[in-house]
Amino acid sequence: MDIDSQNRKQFEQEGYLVVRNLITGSDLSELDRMTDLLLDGKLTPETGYKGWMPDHFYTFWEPEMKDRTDKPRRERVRLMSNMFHHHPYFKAIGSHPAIYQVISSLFQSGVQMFSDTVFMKPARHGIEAGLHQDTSFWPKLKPNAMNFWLAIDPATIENGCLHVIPGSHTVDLRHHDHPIQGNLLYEDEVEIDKLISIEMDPGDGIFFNSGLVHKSFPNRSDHSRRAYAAVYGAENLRHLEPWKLSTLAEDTPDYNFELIDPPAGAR
Ligand SMILES: O=C(O)CCC(=O)C(=O)O
Repeated sequence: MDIDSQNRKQFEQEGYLVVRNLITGSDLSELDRMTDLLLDGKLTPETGYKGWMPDHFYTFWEPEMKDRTDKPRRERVRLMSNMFHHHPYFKAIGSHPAIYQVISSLFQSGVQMFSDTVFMKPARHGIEAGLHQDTSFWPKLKPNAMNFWLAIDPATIENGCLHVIPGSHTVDLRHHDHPIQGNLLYEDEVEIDKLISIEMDPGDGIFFNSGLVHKSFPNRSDHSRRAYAAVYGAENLRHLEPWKLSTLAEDTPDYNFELIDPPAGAR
């Protein structure tokens, strides 16, 4: 999609931009297939990163589901992350031309990638992701990083689609520690009645400033809700504070932003 000044204005003022039908056809079916293989534990890392490699990427489990091996693996997973350093498919999807084009137009620069995540919300027992700003997970950057979130299944109010507070991206708000999620916003920091739902069809994507307050509710439906997400930075991104991550375990390598190759003809 060509980004025009109206789209850029919306992104700057509201902190997000929804692009319908961003990934389509065989690219979407391949993402669907690879996501299931990943969730089922059937993909293993193919490339090392700074001398280190997790067995099955990073897997975070739904509460009390890790050892419930009577259930299929994919129904026990909450999220899996940091695949793109370790697997060529995830490197390729993260730098898909349709995604790259929107991000480079919004940043008006080349693009760096920091992380990728498959967010699973299993039918009936997928729990909520509470209100947060992703900027709370890493030290200050200028400009702010950009989040991308793509529906692989229909994302509805019933199955826990993303909710955002438009315009909430300009101020860093106070968070507290949370045992499952890491960081959670104090609710009195925000005007909760301004929260809106972003329902999506498979292949629709949302790009949002990492400071945008967002959440997703539990899955109350009979269908699981899968999403592919990634975090990007502008080519000229500056770290205003020493880089230290709070999301991953101590023994992990120092993940950081890395320039990705522009697709042919993109620049
Ligand atoms: O997919 C979800 O349920 C949560 C997504 C989220 O919190 C994020 O993209 O930062």
